[in-house]
Amino acid sequence: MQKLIHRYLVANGLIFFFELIICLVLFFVVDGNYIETFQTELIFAFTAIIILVNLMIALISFTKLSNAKNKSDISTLKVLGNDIQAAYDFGKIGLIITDDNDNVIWVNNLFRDVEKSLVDSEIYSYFNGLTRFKDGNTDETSIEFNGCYYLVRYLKEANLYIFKDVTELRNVYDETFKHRPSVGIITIDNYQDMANMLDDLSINDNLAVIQKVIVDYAKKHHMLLKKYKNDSYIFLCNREDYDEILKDRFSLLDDLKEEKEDNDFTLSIGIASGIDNYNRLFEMASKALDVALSRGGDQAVASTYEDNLQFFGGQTETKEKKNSVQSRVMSNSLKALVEEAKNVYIMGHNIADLDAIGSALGLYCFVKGVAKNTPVKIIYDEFKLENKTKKAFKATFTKEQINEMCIAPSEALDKIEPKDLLIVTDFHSLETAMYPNLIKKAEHIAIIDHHRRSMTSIDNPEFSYIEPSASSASELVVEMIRYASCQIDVPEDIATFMLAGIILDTNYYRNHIGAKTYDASYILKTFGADNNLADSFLKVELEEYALKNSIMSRATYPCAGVLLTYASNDEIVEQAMLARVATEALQISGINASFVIGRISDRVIGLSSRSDGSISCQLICETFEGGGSYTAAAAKFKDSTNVDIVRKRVEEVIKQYVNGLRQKKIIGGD
Ligand SMILES: [Mn+2]
Repeated sequence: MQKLIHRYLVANGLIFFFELIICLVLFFVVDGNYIETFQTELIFAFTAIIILVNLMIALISFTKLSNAKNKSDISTLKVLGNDIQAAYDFGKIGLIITDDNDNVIWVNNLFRDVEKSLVDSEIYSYFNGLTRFKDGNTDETSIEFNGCYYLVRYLKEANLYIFKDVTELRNVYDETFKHRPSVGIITIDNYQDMANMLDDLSINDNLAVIQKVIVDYAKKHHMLLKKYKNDSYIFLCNREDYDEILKDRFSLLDDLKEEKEDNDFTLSIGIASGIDNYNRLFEMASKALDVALSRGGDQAVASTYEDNLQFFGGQTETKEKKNSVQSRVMSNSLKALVEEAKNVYIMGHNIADLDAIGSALGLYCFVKGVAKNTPVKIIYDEFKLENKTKKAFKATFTKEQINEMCIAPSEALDKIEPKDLLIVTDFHSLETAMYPNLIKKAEHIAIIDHHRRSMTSIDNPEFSYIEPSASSASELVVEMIRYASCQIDVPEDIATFMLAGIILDTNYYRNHIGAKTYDASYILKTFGADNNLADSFLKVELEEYALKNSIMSRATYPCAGVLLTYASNDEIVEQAMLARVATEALQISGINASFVIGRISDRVIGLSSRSDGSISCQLICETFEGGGSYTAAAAKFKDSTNVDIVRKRVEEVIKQYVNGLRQKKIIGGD
């Protein structure tokens, strides 16, 4: 092109130069007579002709130039000719042109297999993913078609879709993803207890069975398995196997039970994946294992990086597995924390019941006993106590005693300092606290609880004694008092409160009891606890009796053995009342689980559930972001303001859960 322009410029210049020479010859070479012969007009005419000729030449040159330009554009096509298709093929580029109605009018070779059917049909009927272009927010997307992956660019003005085949790239990515590392830890839950109880021979027999089950499972899932403690194994596998293990829902747990029906051993597993750092993965797996253990063991917890924890198993009721050593260790570590603290505050959960207050009072004695000079206060707000507990508390203690032992939440919030210790009891998640702001402000926190660990545990406690096999927080506190390294006194009235806490949470020694529960009750009796008084704390009044009857009159039975009932939509009922109805419904013969729904405030609807151990209340309540233990759990519905709607939602989840169980033949499947 440059050359052409150059050539035409030179030609034009030459012609102009010759014309000048002719003019000069006319002026100088021809003599004076000659000039006279030619009139001035003639000279003018001649000059005009020269200019005209020049203009014409310029015009011709310009036309030729623009023709030449066109020619060079065509020639790019001409040069590549048929080869352009080869270039597109090599780059795996596909082109599709549509008309204004999105019907395909032309396709290049990349889609030659489907070309015939593609042409004339609507593009979206083949490439559903391309509908994303419709709203005009994007001009690039990825789609899958005929087993290949394409990156697609849409040129709207031209109705042109450009496809880039990225299948190989995608395959490399998938392959890399499949090989990302996963780390897991398997531990035998009750190894220490069993080791104490069984002789060496039978313990080895048992271990051999367990080891075989674990090794077989490891082989099946291509794991590298290594025993690293008497009761623990560590394993490595890749992401593909990790996903497979999750899909299989850790059948290892069931395998072990099938292998040996009288087996008292259960396993807990923590597993982690999602990042390429083995050190972090091990940390994540350890934390997941801790959660599995604190929820009672016999379950697996999977921790995928930047995702929620996933729970598997936990279908059996927690076996009592704490021993006196554990209580002693816990007692000593809490003592150490108390001794270091400047002040100690004790707080129960919101709408505190007899167990929350009873255990708080017990902890009050514990702190007084281990650190005589450390000021200690129970957080107390009578509006945040359950009705009966409030009555019992006010009837038992004088105003002076209450002022001596307790502090208002707002005052505690003002006073609490970095060196103070906050002990929370009978709960472990921030939302259920009587006063969450205090937890946020406290720098040293100790947790004592008997509920299965929920997703939202308080962050970074310095001490955490969450023991789901205990009946109540009061039981845990009695044990810590009993095994404390120094003598601790518990006054009669406080012992009575703690006993009432145990009676409430075990529903008169019917649920969730172990040998330790009777032990704890016995110790409280030696401190002078009064059963009759404790009993009277729990007595139902007439009004309540009527309300309870009206709730029970609405009972429905969504599945065999499951009772679901509710208070009327316009009646406000205490959450504790719902719990009581649920507990009592369980006494009806043939009922394995009960669910009670009612409005607990203007904007909140509550669900309380109890079971005899054949159905997990916790799993069902967790569906609604609630929690609790296997046999007792609760949830709150803030988004739903109608009892009826909530009832239908709960019914649906119960049915799904029970059907799931039936398939597993745990209940009613025979
Ligand atoms: Mn409790």
